[in-house]
Amino acid sequence: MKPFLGALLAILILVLGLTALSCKKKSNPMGPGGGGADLTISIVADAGSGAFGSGPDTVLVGKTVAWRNTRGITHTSTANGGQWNTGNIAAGGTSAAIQMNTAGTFTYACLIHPSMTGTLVVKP
Ligand SMILES: [Cu+2]
Repeated sequence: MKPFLGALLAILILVLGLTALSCKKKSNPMGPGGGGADLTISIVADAGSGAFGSGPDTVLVGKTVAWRNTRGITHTSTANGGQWNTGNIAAGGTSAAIQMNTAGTFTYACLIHPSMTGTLVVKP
């Protein structure tokens, strides 16, 4: 009986350990600190043309961009031409990385505060 209980305990510890490991791998890519985007643009103001940093920012086609909200209220990054929309980025949060597949110069704004504007240049 005792060896059986010992084996059972060992299996239980193993399962718990594996569960802890697999949980670590699922760390939220949208959490603070960024999801490993090629370019992370900081939202630094709640209004105006400098809201998304000093810009315009530049990336190559195929690269990914995320927006990090350093402000105290929720913002979005939404392309005026509909190319992307991060959805709401909470205070202190970072959006998902968005792949830029089309070259061009894109103006964008915050859906909640339309006076917040930025420009992203995607180079071929
Ligand atoms: Cu906003």
